Amino acid sequence: MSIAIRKLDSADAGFRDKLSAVLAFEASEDEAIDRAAATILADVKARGDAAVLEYTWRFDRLPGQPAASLAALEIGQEALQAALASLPEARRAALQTAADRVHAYHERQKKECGSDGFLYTEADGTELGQKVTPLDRVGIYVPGGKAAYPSSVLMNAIPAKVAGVQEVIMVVPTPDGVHNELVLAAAAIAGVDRVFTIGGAQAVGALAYGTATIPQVDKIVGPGNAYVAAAKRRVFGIVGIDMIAGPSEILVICDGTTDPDWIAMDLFSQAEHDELAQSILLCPDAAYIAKVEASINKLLDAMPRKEVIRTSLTDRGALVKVRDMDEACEIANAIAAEHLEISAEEPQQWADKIRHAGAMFLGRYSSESLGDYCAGPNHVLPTSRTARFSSPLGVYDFQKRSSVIRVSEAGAQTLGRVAAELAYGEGLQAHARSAELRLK
Ligand code: HSO
Ligand code: ZN
Repeated sequence: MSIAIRKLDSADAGFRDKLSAVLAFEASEDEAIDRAAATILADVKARGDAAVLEYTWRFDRLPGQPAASLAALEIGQEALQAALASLPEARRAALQTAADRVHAYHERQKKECGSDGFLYTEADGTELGQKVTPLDRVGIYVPGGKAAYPSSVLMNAIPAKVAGVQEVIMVVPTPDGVHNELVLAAAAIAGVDRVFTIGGAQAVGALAYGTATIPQVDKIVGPGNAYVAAAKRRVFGIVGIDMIAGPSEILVICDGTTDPDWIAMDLFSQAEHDELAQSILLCPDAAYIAKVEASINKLLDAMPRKEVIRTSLTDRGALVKVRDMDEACEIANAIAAEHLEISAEEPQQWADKIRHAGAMFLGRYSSESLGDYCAGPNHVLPTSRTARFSSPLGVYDFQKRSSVIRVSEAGAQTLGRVAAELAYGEGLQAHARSAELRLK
């Protein structure tokens, strides 16, 4: 059965409206889910370990009565190392290579992104600057179900460790009590400090408020289901959060010179994540688009996740004929995709025109899948057009900045007069006097 993927042409009347309809996606903020998350959070806040234990037994379908203590759900370092040792050698080596590359990239990022802060001295000896420090303790949420990705453990934990976070605490539910060995192995390689097999809103609550067993963290990162997303929204402010990730997206700009099978498979690679994932091709060559469509139909049947891919491509995918590569870049900026592949002979000239994209993959050998696992840059990226204003997860998400102000005696004379004047203007006498007392 051939697949009914939408075809658009930028020359057609109403093209922009049609494109907007394809892009339209609103994360369903289900009120019932939000209320359920709120109830669980309140319960965890009030009753701590006992509440977490009860919800874990109920929602993760663990056998028997809840354990006497939450400590029973901690997986120690030895068990993590055992999970790593249990992997087939090739899998272990690949995980290690990926971790090493992600580590190297984020070390570089730390160095280049102003992690040392700055300090400068004014003529009168006043010093002003910025000090950068890591967060003390971070929680990483790892989903337990179909989206349990060991690669995401690396992508979340490694930048935290590189930033200098002292304690990284991972939570991962074990539905029906089944552990995911590859996830545990990734935690071992990434240097995660503590792992608890809990999940859902109850795990978010435990990390946000702290319980007798689970230490309170400063920030919670990592994707989760709708309950986890609702809980993260609710605890934001008590702790930091990373972002609320939407479905995966890939936008491919192709000049028609790449093997169409490669492009078809690149579109599949994000479509297979879930039915709501979005895969779009922009290309100026109609004959080439027809070839990609033929490749899609030829290759789909052999895909184990073909039903997910089919639904994703049918409901949210599109093959778009554009006027030229310039117009493709302009549309790509409007879409602000999570992943943008520029599969072209001379990709740089087009990359120079891109302003909004979570990650850019340049040239026909840069498949997006390499970025998902092992190129080095982070695969936690802004989705749902948020690349207009936000960035990939990085070392900087695990750092914060403090302003540094050291005013000299001479500086206090000039600044004191300015501050006092403004403080009187605001009717704040103590502010003014505090500055004036230091005047000679
Ligand atoms: N493409 C996903 C990340 C991932 N892919 C994990 C495979 N495993 C983020 O959009
Ligand atoms: Zn992926």
